[in-house]
Amino acid sequence: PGPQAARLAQDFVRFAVEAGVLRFGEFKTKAGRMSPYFFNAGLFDDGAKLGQLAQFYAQALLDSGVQFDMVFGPAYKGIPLAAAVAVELARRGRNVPFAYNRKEAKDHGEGGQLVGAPLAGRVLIIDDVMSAGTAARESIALIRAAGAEPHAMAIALDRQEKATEDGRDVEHSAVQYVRDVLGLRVCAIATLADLLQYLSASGAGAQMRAHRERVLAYRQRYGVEG
Ligand code: OMP
Repeated sequence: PGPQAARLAQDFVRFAVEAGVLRFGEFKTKAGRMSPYFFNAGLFDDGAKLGQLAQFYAQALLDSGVQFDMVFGPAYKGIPLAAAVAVELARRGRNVPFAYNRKEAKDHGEGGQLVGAPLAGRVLIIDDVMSAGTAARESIALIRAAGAEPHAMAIALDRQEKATEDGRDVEHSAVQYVRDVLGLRVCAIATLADLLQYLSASGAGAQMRAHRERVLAYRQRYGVEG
């Protein structure tokens, strides 16, 4: 990452910690790991925070140069994220179509599982965190089934940890899988490496340094190379 992306990542980690979205303690992840940190995007829970979050996504996307023709928000958590990012992109002069899916198909009214613009061209999926990559695979299948191209994925945080397959740890992360095997461009506002950088920055107090020790131990056990 260039200096611009690195600065944006540090600003983002600070914002997430101050908003209480990124917390330290003991948390169980979806994969059943005991993690010393957790990023809960549902806690960007007012208009101002959601607006700021969207600015971070938009900036990271524009800096990365990733191409896309429309944005897609996977249900549920990706929907407000993708909506907010679409609004922010339009505000910056990049108005693109927006769509999302329902978890359950409706059998009346407009019907179907997809809402919004028809899926077409290079689709950018917007989600919160990638750990094992389950959610990513579902979105990719859905976009392909609609005849469009799952082209890129924007996430707030790449935890850079081993994915699991059939309950076992594998050597690559979900982001690496999506990038190297599925061939999508992945744009993360921040990564575990950025979080560690934040925790070791000179301004961080003793408490942050204690968190850093635990996050380092976690990375030792479950982490992958960037
Ligand atoms: P995958 O769909 O397996 O990649 O896991 C991503 C999901 O894990 C997120 O959508 C959350 O439900 C959850 N999660 C977080 O939101 N934040 C974290 O820091 C860690 C996780 C997690 O459980 O791994």
